[in-house]
Amino acid sequence: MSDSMNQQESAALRQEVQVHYRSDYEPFPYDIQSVYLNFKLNPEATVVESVLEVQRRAGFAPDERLCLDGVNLELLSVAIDEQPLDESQYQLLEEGLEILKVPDSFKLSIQVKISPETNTSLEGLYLSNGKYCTQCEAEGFRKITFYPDRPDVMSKFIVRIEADAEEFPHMLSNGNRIEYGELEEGKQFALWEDPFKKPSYLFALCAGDYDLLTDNFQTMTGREVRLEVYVDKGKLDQCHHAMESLKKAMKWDEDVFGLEYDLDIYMIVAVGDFNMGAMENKGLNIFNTKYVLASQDTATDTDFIDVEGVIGHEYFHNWTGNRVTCRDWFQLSLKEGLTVFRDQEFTADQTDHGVKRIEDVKVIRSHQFAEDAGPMAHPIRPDSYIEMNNFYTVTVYNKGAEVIRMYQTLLGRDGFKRGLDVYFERHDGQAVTCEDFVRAMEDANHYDLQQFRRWYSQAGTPEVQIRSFYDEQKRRLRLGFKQSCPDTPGQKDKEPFHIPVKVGLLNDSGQDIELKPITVGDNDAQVEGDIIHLKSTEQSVTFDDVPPNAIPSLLRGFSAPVKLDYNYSQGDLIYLFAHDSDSFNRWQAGQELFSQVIFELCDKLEAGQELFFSDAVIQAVKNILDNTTLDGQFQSLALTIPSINALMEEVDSIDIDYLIEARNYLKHTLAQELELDWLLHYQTNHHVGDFEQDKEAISRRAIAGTCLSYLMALEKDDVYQLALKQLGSANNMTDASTALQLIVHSNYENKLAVAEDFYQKWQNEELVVNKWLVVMATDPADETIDRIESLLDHPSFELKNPNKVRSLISAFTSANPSQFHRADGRGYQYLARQIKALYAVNPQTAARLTGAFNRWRKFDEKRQMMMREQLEEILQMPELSKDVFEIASKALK
Ligand code: B3K
Ligand code: ZN
Repeated sequence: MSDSMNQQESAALRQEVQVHYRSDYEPFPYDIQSVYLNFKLNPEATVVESVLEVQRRAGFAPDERLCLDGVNLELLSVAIDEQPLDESQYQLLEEGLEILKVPDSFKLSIQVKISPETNTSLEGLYLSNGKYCTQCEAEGFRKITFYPDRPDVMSKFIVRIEADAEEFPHMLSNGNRIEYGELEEGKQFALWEDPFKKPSYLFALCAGDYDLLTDNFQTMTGREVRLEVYVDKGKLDQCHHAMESLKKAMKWDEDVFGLEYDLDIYMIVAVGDFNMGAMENKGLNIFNTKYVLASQDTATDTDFIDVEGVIGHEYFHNWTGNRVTCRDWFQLSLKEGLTVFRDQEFTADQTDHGVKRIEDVKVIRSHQFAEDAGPMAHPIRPDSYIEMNNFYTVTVYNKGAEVIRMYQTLLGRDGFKRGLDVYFERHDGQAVTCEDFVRAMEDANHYDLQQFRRWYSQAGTPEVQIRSFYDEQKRRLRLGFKQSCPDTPGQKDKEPFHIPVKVGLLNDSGQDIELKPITVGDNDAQVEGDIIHLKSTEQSVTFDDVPPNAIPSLLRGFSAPVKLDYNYSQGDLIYLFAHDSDSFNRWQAGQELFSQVIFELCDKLEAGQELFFSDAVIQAVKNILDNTTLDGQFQSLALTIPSINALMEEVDSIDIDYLIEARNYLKHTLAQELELDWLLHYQTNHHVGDFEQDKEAISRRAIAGTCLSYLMALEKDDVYQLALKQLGSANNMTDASTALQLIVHSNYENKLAVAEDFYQKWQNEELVVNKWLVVMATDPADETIDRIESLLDHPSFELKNPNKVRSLISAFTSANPSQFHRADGRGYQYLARQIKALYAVNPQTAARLTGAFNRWRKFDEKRQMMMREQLEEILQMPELSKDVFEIASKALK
């Protein structure tokens, strides 16, 4: 009985769910010329008063209604030109307010009551650690007041905030503070004015008692900008790096793109409860503490780089996102793909281009390719959504950035810059579309991007098959290309893409030879320098004057987000691993070599044969390790075996047990065969003494960590002692967390005591405790499932806090394949229980968790069944949030 009730309920829910389509876009009939907001802050009953100056847009009929968005609002009053409306003049909808008759031009005054204290969705106005903050993108402003909550309605905001002076000495909003004063009963107010028109999603408010770091930046035209970083009390010593990063980002955007900051003040507020990394609200960025706080003791080298990158990202949005924003949310990649590209270039300039490129491609390979191949596959400009928050994806962000990078490849740096200049000239102050961006690039360069546009409309990862044919007599090498793209949900039979493939040819002394393309037939692809332009399904390119045994280096720098299929022999890969002048492809050759070996080992496991692989692989690894001309970070990346997630994307169906066993065997064998080498390089690179954070020191820590990781695979007591010593004597978090992870993930008998000591030592540093949770959750041991069960009740865990959820639960599902995919299904049950506990509390975070089931079809039948069962149960939950519903229902389709 109750089962069938549930089914009916969820069927009803299914019918109610509204799907939004890109093709349904219609402009809003009114202009909002100005907005005045007045907040009387109170945890359980904040009163928000709004006054909008509204004008009907030309071309819209006078009988047009005024529809405003609003969610979880208690309406107190509504008036037009000071005349209160009665209930016959408006209609309260489930998610909005409809005013039935309005004049052409009028003042609309609304009062609502909201409850920040009970707002656990972390969207709208909420409390984090006793302080107020907001998150409005994508559709959170409607949880603050009734408003046309869509990015193409841009307006000037004036914001007044009123609260208790002692408890909330700092009261912040966008723009400049124009007034401040004390009120009766120990209250105070602040008045803020943002001179730039903006959509509601860029609105922000913060109030609380913070520690504050201030600085100044002089812009390229000599204007002084005041910089402020607000953090929780006691964290001031951890925000200097963020401040330095901000200044670097401001300078970089001036130097590289000629873009200057436009307000007199730039504020960053760090909060501990945040659904994502950070938010680019105009003049008042709100950040997850993870991307602000960093000190030698508490943050790793990677954390420092990530903080700099995210500070840069949000700052760069001021032009790509805020000054020029999106017409509708389907255009999200317009700002996100472009801004990710900009932050990638920024980080590359601050660190190392080759290393950064590898890191970025790793994300594409293991996460974006998985999304493209799964039930949520969508183009970088999606055509429909149920819940917009589900479309802040690696596809929109990172594949979007790859598409932007391809413009730069096609048009050159100068051409790309020219295109951006035209884009800003045309669209500053507007809300525009991806099509507007393409047109700016086209017009600025007189370049036809008609076919290139398919990257915006077609989902899925294109596959490029390449075969080579060598004519010894003519000394010619012909490369034959075939491109295809798999079907994705709702999209079949894709048209060919314009794919730039960057290539090189290596001779037998490891040198690049000059490329001499010649014309032989109609099927020839166009070649420009070292770029081959693939445009149709089958094409070829012929190079003249090619010596025998030349080896092609294909898709250098990952010049397009595609999967490559070329029959490299192990010998070819070893050769490229040793010699390729393109550092990305050099790394790539090593990764492909490792994965070839692993899949061969999988075959042996399946056939019940003895495991072995060629000594040449061991030698290739040793050569990289011994090559002192290589950068340590590059070496570390090159010597790291592909993750299980990346390997999974290379095959259609997975035997997860064999895959893990084969990967472990490879690692263990390399550890054993090169034991002395790992030890030697560990000892030369592991540094005890004063802490440095220059490139050399970072490189040393990276390669030392990799060496120690191989050594630990030997499960020897003297290696355990080495790791324990590193942990005990570390004066920085990079060395400490590497050692902690290696110990906890080993079979060292006292590992739990070591973990406990670490926790005791750092229990008051939330971000370090989160690292500890990750280490605990990703231990491949069988007992982990019991441990993470009890960690749910540990003082360090809090289901309401997304950083905690990501550390304990997402880390488990994404980085502990052997335990998440346990044969007994307990990993899946654990995840499903957390989703059920979370969907009503924080729908966005719950939906992210649900995505861990997306690849269920790749597994064996039994695991498929177990995952499907969990998804079905989730779909039966009463009042399931539409966020989770969208992910779970699409996964089962
Ligand atoms: N624009 C925000 C992301 C908002 C996510 C809303 N679910 C951060 C960023 O990309 O910079
Ligand atoms: Zn962004």
